[in-house]
Amino acid sequence: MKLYYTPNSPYARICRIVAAQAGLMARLELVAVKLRTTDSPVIPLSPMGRIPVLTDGELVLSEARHICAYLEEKGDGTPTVAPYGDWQAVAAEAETLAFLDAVIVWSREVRREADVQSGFLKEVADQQMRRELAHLNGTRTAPDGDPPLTFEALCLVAALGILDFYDLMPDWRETYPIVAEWYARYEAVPTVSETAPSAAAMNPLTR
Ligand SMILES: N[C@@H](CCC(=O)N[C@@H](CS)C(=O)NCC(=O)O)C(=O)O
Repeated sequence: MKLYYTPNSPYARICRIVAAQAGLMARLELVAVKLRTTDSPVIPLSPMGRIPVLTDGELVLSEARHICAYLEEKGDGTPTVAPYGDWQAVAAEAETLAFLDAVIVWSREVRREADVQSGFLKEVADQQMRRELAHLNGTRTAPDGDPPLTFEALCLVAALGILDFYDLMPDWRETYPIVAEWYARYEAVPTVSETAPSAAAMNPLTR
């Protein structure tokens, strides 16, 4: 199996964490790629040129959630994605994935040249993030023991990683302390800390 990724992609990060936790790293080749280049090795596999992409024989699988479900099946079977039927779990997963998607939209905006950034879009994004963080702060509790590395939790972990990396909301830990406490438990997990976005691994999305 091969996983095409960029080092700072939060979607790929979730897949890398799930693969490692499922004990699959010996069977998984990680292929780092650049985005938005016509010679990207991902384009012949998937015309959109997006990552993460997982290949296994003839199979070319995109979308982090699908990849995690596949890795779960191939690995040690530790539950990762919410099964259809457990609709509360599916709903919770949809919410943290939406949060991650929104954080990514925001992070892309602030990486554009300052004079073309939309103040309106950033304001809307900030309000959206704060609504979700306030909701999470009122409903989460820090896990006892080893935190569960579900897709639902990892979407939130990956989103908060991006929030920190681009310093999008400097006050979030003080303003949403229960979320901060919850996140600290995850930051202590080796596969989470080892995959955190870093400037050294920077692979600019805009060129
Ligand atoms: N919904 C997709 C999102 C994947 C995604 O947005 N990947 C970004 C990198 S973080 C990408 O490949 N973007 C291509 C581009 O910007 O050209 C998933 O869950 O995997």
